[in-house]
Amino acid sequence: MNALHPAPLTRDAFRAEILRHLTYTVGKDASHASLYDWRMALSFALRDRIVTPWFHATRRTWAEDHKRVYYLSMEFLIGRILEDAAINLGLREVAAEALADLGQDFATVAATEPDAALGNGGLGRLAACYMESMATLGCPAYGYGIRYEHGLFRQEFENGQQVELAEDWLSQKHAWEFERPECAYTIGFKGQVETQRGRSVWVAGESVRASAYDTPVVGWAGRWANTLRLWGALPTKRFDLARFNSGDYAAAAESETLARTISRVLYPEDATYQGKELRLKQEYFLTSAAIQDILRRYLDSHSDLRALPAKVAIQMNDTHPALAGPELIRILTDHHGIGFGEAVEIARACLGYTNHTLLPEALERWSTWLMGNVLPRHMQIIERIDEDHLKAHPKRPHYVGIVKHHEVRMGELAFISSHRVNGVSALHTDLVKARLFPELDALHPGRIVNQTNGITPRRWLRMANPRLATLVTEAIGAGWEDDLDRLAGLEGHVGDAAFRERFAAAKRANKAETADWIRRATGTTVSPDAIFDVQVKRIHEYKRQLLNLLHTIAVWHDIRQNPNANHVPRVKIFAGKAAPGYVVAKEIIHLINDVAGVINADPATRDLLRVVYPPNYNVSMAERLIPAADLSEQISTAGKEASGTGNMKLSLNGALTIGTLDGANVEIRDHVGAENFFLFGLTAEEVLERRKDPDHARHAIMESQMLQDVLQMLAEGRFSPGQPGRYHGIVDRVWNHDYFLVASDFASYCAAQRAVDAAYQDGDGWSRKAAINTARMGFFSSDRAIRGYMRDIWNTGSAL
Ligand code: 26V
Repeated sequence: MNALHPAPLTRDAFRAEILRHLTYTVGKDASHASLYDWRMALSFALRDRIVTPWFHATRRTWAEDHKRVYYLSMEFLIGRILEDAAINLGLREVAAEALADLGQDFATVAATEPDAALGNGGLGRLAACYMESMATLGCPAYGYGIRYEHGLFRQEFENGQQVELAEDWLSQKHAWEFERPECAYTIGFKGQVETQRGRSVWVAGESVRASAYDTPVVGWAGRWANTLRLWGALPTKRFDLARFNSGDYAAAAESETLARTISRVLYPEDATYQGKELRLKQEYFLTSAAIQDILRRYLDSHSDLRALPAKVAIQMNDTHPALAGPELIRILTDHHGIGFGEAVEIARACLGYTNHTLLPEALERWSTWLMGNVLPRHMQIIERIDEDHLKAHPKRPHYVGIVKHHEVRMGELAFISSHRVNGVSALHTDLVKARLFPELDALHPGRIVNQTNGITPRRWLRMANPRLATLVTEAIGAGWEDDLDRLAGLEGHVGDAAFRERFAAAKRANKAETADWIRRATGTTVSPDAIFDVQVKRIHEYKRQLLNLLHTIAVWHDIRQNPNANHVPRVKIFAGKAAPGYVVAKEIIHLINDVAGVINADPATRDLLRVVYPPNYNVSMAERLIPAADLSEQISTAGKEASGTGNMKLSLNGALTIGTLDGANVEIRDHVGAENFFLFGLTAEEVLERRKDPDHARHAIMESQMLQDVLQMLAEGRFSPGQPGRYHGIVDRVWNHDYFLVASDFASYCAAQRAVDAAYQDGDGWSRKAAINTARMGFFSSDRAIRGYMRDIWNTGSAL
C-alpha cells in the first residue's frame, strides 16, 4: 500500500463508508433515506477515494515542477459522474454489493443523478473525454470553464414541436465539487485606458468576481486525478445594507443580479454566431479568471515570466477563449513590464488553438465597437498584434488580418496568437489549410497540424455497454480500457462462429432493453429484431436529418406500394435538440414527429417500419441508444462536419456506418475497411462542383421518381392533414435552395440503404462486420488523441 494505491476497499468497509456519509454528511437515517440521500452518501464515499490520487497528483506535479496543461473551454458536456468515477476507481462492483447490503440498487440510485450538461454537443463532449484521458495518462492538467447555473435546456415536444425548459441541475447538491471561496479573481469590463508612468493602465468601469469550484476528474484505475475548475460569478460590491434597510430590496440586490447573470446560462447556439454582449463577457470572464489563476500558480514557484512556456501550455477549445492571447499579453506588459513583442512571443509559445468548425456562420466575429467598449485595453492590444503581424509579413494580402470591416475575427486572432493550430480530423485539417486559413498557412507553414478526435473507451464502452465490454474482456483479456489498440485482438475471434453469436446476443440484449425504454419514453412499441437505425446529434441542416427522413418516407411509400416485396424491418431512431432560434431545424423536428405519428399509426406498415424520436437527447440518452444501434447515420454534406465523435462511439459499439466522406468518417472507413462501411454521396470537392449548377436540385429530383413522390406527399400535407401547407417551406427549400445537397445525394443514399437491408438479412455476416467495426476502432481512443496533443502541441510528457 502506498499513496497511490490505498488498501482495496472491501464490501463491508465500503458499506460502512456509505452509512457514515448518510448519517454525518447527509444527515439522514437509513430507514428514512430517499434515493437522493443514498446517491449523495454513495457519491461522497466515492469522492473520498478520489482525494488520495488527486492529492498525490498535485504533490507530484509540484515536486517535479512538471509542465501543466490548461484546457480552456466554454463547454464541458460531462453527463453523469457517479458510475464513471466508480468504474475508474475499480469500485463499481464493490459499490453495488455494498448498496445491495443496504437494500439499494446501484443502477436505480445512479439513474437519479442529473446530467452535468454544461455544453451543447460535440465540442463540449470532446472536452469531457479529453479531461478523462489526461487523467488516465497522468498528464498534469486543469480544465477551466464556467459553472453555469442552467446547463443546456431540457427539450419537450408539444404537438410535435420543440419547447425548451430551463434545466436546473444545481437545484440538487452537486456532490462532486469542492467550493473554493478563497480562490477568486476580479474580472473587469468597460472603463478606459490611462497612461501612468509610461505604461498603459486599464481602469475598468465594472467588475465581477470569479470564484472557483473544483471537481476532481479521476482517470482509469485511479492512478491520477486532475482538476476541472469551473468559475461562478459573484458581485464585487458588498451587499448594499443601507439600501436594503431603507426598503429598496430590488436595488440592494442589483449588483448581485448583474454579476450572477454572467454564469447564469449556457448559450444554446452551436453553429450560428450572434454578437451578444453577454456572450463576450462570459468568454472574457472565463479567460481572464483562467489566465490570472495560471499566472498566480506559476509565480508561486517561479519568478521569470519569460520562462513561462516551459511550464505552461494553454489550449483554446475553439475561439471562445481566444482572448487568452490579449489577456496574457496585457498582464505581461501592463503589470510586469515586459516589452510588447516579447510578451507576444511568450504568449504564442504557450498557446494552442483547436478549430472545430468551418461553417462561416459559426465563426466568431465581434464588432470593434463592442470589443472596444467592453474591453478597451484588449481592443488596443488586438490592433497592435495585427499591425505587428502585418509588419513582420509585409506580403500578407490586404484582405487578411484580425481586424477587418470593423470586426475582430476571432479565428485569425487565435491563429496568430498560437504556435499550433489544429483541426479535428484529417479531412478537416486539410480544409482548414485549403479553405479557412490558406494565406496564414502559407505565412506560417507547419503551424497547422491535425489531431483527429477521440472518445474515452471507459465511458463509451466499458460503462455504456457492459455486455459487450464483458465479452471483449473474456475474448482478449483485461487491459483494453487504457490500451484500446488491443481491440485488434478481437479479429482473431471474429472467425469463430460462437464468438459471433455471443457478439450478436449482446447487441440483441441491448436492443431488447432499449426497446422497453423506447416504449416508456415515446409510447411506441418497437421490435428488437428490426434494424435499429440511429441518428443522434444536434439538429442541423448540414447534418441532414432531412435526408434520413425523406428516405424514411420513401421506405413507407414503398412498403405500401409493394406490400409483398421482401422488406427488412427497421426502426428509425432520431434524437437531438435544435438551437431555440434555429427556425429551420425546428421545422425538421416538427416534421420528424409528424411523420412518426402517421407511419406508426399505419396498420399496413406497422411490422416493418417505426419512427421514434425520444425527447431531450443528452449524454445519458446517448449511453442508452448507442449500444443498441445497428446502423450509424453519419450523413452530413461532405466538407461540413469537422469530425464527429458520435460516429466513433457507434462504430466502437458494433454499429455499421452509413456515411459520406466527411470528417472522421473518412478515417473510420479506412480503419474498419470499405467492405464494413456503407459509403454514399458526393465528396467535399464534388459538392463544390455540383453547387456551380444552379439547377442541381431540380436535376436530381427529375431523375428520381421516388424523390418526386416523397416531395409530393409532403407538399400535399400527408403528414400534416390539419395544416396541409405546413411543410411547403421545406419542399421549396429542397427544390430551390438546396444548399446542403439533399436532393443530389438522395439516390446514392437510398442505394446504400438497400445495401444495408441486404447485408442485414445475412445475420451472421452482419455480426461479422459489426464485430470487425469494434475490433478496428482502437485508433479512436481519446488517449491516442491526447498523446498527440502532448507530443505535437503541448510538448509535455506523462508524470506517471
Ligand atoms: C460556436 C458558437 C458560436 C457562438 C455561440 C456559441 C457557440 C458554441 C459553439 C460553437 C462552435 C461549435 C463547433 C462544434 O461544436 N464543432 C463540433 O466539434 C466537434 C468536436 O471537435 C466535432 O466532432 C464536430 O464535427 C463539430 O461540429
